[in-house]
Amino acid sequence: MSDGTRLSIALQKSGRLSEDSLKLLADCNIRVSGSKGMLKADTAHFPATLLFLRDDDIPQYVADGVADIGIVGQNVLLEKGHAVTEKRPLGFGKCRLSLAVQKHIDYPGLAFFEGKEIATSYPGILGSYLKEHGVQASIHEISGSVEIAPSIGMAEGVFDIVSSGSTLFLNGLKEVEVVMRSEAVLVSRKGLPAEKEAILEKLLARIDAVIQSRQNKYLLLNAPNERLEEVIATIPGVKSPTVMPLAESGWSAIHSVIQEEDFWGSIDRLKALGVQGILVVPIEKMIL
Ligand code: PRT
Ligand code: ZN
Repeated sequence: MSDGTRLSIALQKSGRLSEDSLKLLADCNIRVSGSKGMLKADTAHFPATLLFLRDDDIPQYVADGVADIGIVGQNVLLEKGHAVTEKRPLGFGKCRLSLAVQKHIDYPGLAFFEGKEIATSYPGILGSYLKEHGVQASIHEISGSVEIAPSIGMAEGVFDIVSSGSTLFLNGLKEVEVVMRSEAVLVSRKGLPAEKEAILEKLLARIDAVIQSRQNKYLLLNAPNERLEEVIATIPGVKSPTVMPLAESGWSAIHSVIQEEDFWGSIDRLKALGVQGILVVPIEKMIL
């Protein structure tokens, strides 16, 4: 790597992805020194420069090579349609893009929207979806506060981001079709020079370790020896669990790693097998 080569990383300046993006980089030991409000900052201990932008601009900046990589929602990426490479889903900024109508409507299915107006900030994604399903509706593009459109008579439906659903509810709307699910992703420009590709590979290895550790927990428990095989089959861990005899005969201590996803299901199975003293500990980093 030649001196001075830095990977430029486009992040949302201020919004829903900002804190989680910076936290992910910080967990990778990539931090900016400097004050808030900067638009560009070099990172200490890692050859990168952070660029702080509006999320809508990130796909284009990366596609044009102004930034080498970026963190952005899949919804924005798909809407903008720029040619970038999706490298990793990042597990935060999760939401869905949905069609919604007024609560009192007896919704008959997608045919409801035939000949109607739909308000949205995502005309591209909505247009493709309607076309794919053979529905002719007119799309009313607005840049914000989409949810008020039906109550002011601007449209019969809305197409917008939903996460808890409370914004729809507060505006007298109900979700009727989930069109896509989205989360933040790391994207890279095409044709990254080899020196930068090498920096990106290092970053991705760190990100993978951080994401793995977030998705897994370290588990310690005591199991009766006669149920050992079933316990091990329930929590196989990374390679296989550590099994150590307890001072009390007939019992063993087991250490393993368990995935967040099937955590409660596994705990229920373990309890049914008679295990005791379950301890669950967060994992700082996980390198496989
Ligand atoms: O200023 P800039 O252009 O950078 O930011 P922005 O205002 O365009 O985007 P921002 O910060 O609101 O969102 C950035 C990204 O976060 C989005 O592109 C999504 O990928 C993701 N994300 C995750 C969300 C939400 N959850 C979300 N709930 N983006 C927006 N919302 C809004 C939604 O528009 C609606 O108004 O929150 C409301 C719905 O939330 P619930 O919980 O009431 O359903
Ligand atoms: Zn935006």
